[in-house]
Amino acid sequence: DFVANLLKHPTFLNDTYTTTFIDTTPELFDFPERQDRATKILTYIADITVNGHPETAGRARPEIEHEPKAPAPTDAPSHGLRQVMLEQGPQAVADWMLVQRELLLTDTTMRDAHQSLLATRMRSIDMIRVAPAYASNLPGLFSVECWGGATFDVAYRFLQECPWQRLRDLRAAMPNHLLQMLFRGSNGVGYTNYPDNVVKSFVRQSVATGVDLFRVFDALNWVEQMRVAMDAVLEEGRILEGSICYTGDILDPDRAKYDIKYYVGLARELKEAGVHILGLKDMGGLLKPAAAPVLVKALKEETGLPIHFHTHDTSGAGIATILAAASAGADAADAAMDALSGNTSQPTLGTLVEALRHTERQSKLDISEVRKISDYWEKVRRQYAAFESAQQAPSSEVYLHEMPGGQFTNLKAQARSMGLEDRWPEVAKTYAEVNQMFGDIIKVTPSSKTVGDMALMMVTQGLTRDQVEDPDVDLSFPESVVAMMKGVLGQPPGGFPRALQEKVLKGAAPYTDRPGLHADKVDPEKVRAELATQFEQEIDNEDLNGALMYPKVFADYLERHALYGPVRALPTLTFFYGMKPGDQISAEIDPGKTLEIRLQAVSEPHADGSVRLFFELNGQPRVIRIADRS
Ligand code: BTN
Ligand code: 3PY
Ligand code: ZN
Repeated sequence: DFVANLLKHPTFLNDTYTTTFIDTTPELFDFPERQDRATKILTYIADITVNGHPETAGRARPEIEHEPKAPAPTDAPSHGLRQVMLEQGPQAVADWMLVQRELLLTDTTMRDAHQSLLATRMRSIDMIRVAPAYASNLPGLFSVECWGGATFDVAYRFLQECPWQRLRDLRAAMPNHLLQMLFRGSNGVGYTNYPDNVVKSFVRQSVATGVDLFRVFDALNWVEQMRVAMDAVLEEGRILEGSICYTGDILDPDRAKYDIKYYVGLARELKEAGVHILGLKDMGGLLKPAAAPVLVKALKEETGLPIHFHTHDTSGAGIATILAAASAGADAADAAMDALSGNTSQPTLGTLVEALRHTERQSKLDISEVRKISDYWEKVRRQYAAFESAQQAPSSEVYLHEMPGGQFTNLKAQARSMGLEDRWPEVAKTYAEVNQMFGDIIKVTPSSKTVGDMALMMVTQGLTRDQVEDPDVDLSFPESVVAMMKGVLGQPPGGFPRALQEKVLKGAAPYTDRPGLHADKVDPEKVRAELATQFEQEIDNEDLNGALMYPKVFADYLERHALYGPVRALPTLTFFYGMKPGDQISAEIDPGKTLEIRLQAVSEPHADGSVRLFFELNGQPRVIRIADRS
C-alpha cells in the first residue's frame, strides 16, 4: 500500500521529493483499508494466543479439543407456524393454539438457557451451526427463543459480534420456525427507560431482521410501560405475547399483595391492550406445582387467551409445575435442550416430551432428534467452561430471595469477585430484606438489578435495614436505586414506600407518570450522521438501533471491530484461547469466503518484548508480530 501510494503521489511523480518527503506527507499512510480482514483476524488470534482473552483469564479451561459438529438436517424445512403467521396473520396462530391439544413447546436454549447458565456468553457460530437441524428435524416446535433479553448487549460487549447479524443468520437458517425474542417494554433490551421513538424503532428493526413473536414484559408489571412496545408489535403484524411477571406465592395469605385478583386484573389489562397470547413469566421459578393450576385456570377463565408458561428450574420443581399448568389448560411452555437445562435455566425439554407421552397433551417432537441436538449442545457447553457458575444443584433458597434465574448466578459471581463468597447466605437474606424495604416489588431485569445493587452495598458496608431506613443516617444510594425511586422504571403496584423514597431522592420530586413522557427525545438521523463521521463508515439501520440503545457499548464494539475484523467467524475455542502450533482452523468471513488458518510456530520473545507468530493463511506464509503482555 505504501509503495502504491508513493508511486502515485504528485510530488513523487514531479521528481521534486526530498528525504523529508515521507515525514511531511502523512497521506502516504492513508491506505484504502488500513489492514485487510484476514490480517485483522490473524492479529486477533495472535493476541489471544500470546496474551489470552481477558474474559477467560484465571477461569476453568475447557476439556474439549474439537469444534462441535451439529446433526445433519434430514429434509428441507416444512411449511411451519411462521408461514401460518405470514399468510393468515398473528391471530391465526393464537386461534390454532387454542384448538389443538398438545402442550406446545418453545426451545429457549439460544437465549434464556445460556443467559441463565453461562452468563449469556454463547457465540452466534454455535447457534447458527445447529439452526438447520432445528428447522428440519424439529418441525413440531412452537417457537425458538433466540434473541433479546441480555443477549443483545452481551454480543457487542463481550463477544465482539453484531447481535443483528446473529438474528439475520438464524432467520435464514430457520425459515419455518417462529423466532421469539424477550423485550423489556420501555426498557427495550436495556436496563433503563428509553424514549418512545427509540423503543418503537427497535421493535420495527427486530421485525425487519427476523423476529416473529415478541414476549413483552415490564419489570414492575406496569402495563403503561409496555404499551409503546406492544402497539409497535401489533402495527408490524407480528405475534404479541404480553406477559405477566409472577412473584410471591398466590397460596400464601401473608403475600396478599400478589394474589389471584392481582394477576387476573393484570391479564384483563393485557387482553384489552390486544395481546394475542398471554405470557406467564415466572423468572424466579417461584410458581409452585400446587399454585400453577389455580393461576392458569383463573387467567384462562378471565381472558380466554392462549397461555404460554415460562419458568426456571432453580428450585428443581420446574417440570412438576409445567405439568400442573398443562393439566389446567396452559397451551404452551418453555423448556431448554437437556444439556443446557435445569437449575437456573428452563426445565428439561426431553424429559417433558417423555413425561407427556401417552397423555392427551403429548408432544409431536421426535425425542431422538431432541437427543441428537442436545448431544451437540453438550459439546458446545463444554467450550464455555470458563463461564459455568458455581451453582451445581437446585436450590430451595430461591423461595427466600426470589432472584430471577439470569440474576442468581450472576450475583453470586459478583459477590465472589467482591470477596463475599463465604457470605452468600447473608447476601441472599439481605436481598429478600431489600425487596420488603422497597415495598415487595417484582424482581426481574432491570428492577432485580436495583435490589441486587442495594443488597451488595448493605453487606459490604455492614448496613442494617433500620440504618438504611433511618432518615438521620446519611447514605449515598446506588445509582440504580436512585433512578428506580425517581420513577425511571415506572410505578410498582401501590407505589414505593414514601419515607424511603424521600430519603433516597434527597428532596427531589419523583415522577408519578410514565418516564417516557420525561425522556429527552433522540434524533436518530443525528446519531447516524455523528457515528458515520466518527467511524468513516456507513451506519445502517441495524447499527443505528444498536447505537440508540447502547451508544457507548456500540461505539466500543465498532472501534474493536476496526482492529480485529469479523472475529465472529472464528471457532469458539480459538476466539477464547487462540491456537497452538500445529492447529488448523477455517473461518468463513463471508458466505463462500473461507480463511484456512494454520499456526506453524511462535517465536521466543524479542528483546523489545514482542513475539512473532508464523501462520499459513490459505497456504501462504504470514508473520504477525505482537507485544507480549502476558
Ligand atoms: C473486552 O473485554 O474489551 C472485549 C473482548 C475483546 C478484548 C480483546 S481480546 C484481544 C485483546 N486483548 C485484550 O486484553 N483485549 C482485547
Ligand atoms: C431478561 O430480561 O433478560 C430476562 O431474562 C428476564 O427474565
Ligand atoms: Zn427467564
